[in-house]
Amino acid sequence: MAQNYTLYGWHLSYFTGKALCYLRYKEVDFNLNPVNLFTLTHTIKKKTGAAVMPVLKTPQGEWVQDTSVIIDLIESQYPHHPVVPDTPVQKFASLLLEAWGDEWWVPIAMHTRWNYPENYLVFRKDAGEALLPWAPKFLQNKIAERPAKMLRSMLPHVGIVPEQYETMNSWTRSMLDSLDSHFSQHDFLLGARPSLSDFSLVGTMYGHLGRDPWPKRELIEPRKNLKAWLDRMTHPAGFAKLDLLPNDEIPTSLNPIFQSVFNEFLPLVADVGEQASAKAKEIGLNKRLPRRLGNAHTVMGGKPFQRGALPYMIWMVQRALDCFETMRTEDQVRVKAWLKSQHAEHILEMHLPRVERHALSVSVTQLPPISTSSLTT
Ligand SMILES: N[C@@H](CCC(=O)N[C@@H](CS)C(=O)NCC(=O)O)C(=O)O
Repeated sequence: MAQNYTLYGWHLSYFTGKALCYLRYKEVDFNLNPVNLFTLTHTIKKKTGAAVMPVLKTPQGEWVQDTSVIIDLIESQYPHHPVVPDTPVQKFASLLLEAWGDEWWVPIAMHTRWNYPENYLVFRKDAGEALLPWAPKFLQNKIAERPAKMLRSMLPHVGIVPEQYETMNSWTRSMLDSLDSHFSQHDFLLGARPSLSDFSLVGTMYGHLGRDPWPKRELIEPRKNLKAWLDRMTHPAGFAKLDLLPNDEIPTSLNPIFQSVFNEFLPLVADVGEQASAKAKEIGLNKRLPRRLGNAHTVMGGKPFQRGALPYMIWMVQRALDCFETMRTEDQVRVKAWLKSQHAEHILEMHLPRVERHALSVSVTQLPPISTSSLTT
């Protein structure tokens, strides 16, 4: 068993939920350190290049930032009960779902937190106590306003504008219904034990939808199967010895989820890719792009949806596409057959620029052969 890891993060935080549930699943010996103001804005920023959470400090003193990198590291050191499936279709699908769970759901998680004022009491208490643990309550309340102000100011850039509220609300209810229906048949997304895809989706559900009072009451608790999945994900180690679905199967109950991946999320990333390529042509290769470019467009539940273009998203999708590229030919044939059954073979032709990650942003290392993509809406 691994010894003495420290996960710096808050229960409130989207990506801390992902890392926390994952480390519990692997039964890594770790402490959750509710990161304070100094560590977040000074130490973590110095060690990783951004004031961000979560960050994992290893027993060797390394500071590892980004949940995908954290998971890759722990998987390489502790390969028992892997979270990345070892069959090609489930493996590729779980990487796509990781990108979708990490990136597509952020506007939903922020909308259901910041547009319902009753949630703020929980945020203020948790953030205040974490940032200034030894300070009196009034100072804790005051300091909590700092991240709250920063996060509220980000809302329009994430697509949270009044014209899009109804689109997000109806998409969320419909997607949560689909997930509830899936979890009435399967304990996890790909079978009887969790995979990478579950740890990504739990990011949205653990700290935000399942913990903020408004969405917990209105969205999660009425959906008993989804709620039961969230309870399993919160303490997942007991499921580690069980199996994913046999024969590399992707259950048909996930079809609505993959329709969102293929028809909503990936067209958004294709648009981000075009903007990143254009920016790289302007500033040159291997230069760090701004964290956000212009607005990227797609659809959500059949309605137009736009939000700020984050070049980081390209890196997440690149991980999935790289996984396909490095597969044996016979495995690629199986992935292509599955994509064809989803009318999504074209995603393998996404002409994304090649990127390298720098904390929360990326630099373009290579432009795509053709910079227009058939995926953009
Ligand atoms: N993709 C990263 C993202 C981490 C992230 O965005 N964390 C949020 C909190 S959940 C944060 O610290 N954001 C600070 C910021 O955006 O400046 C991961 O997988 O760890």
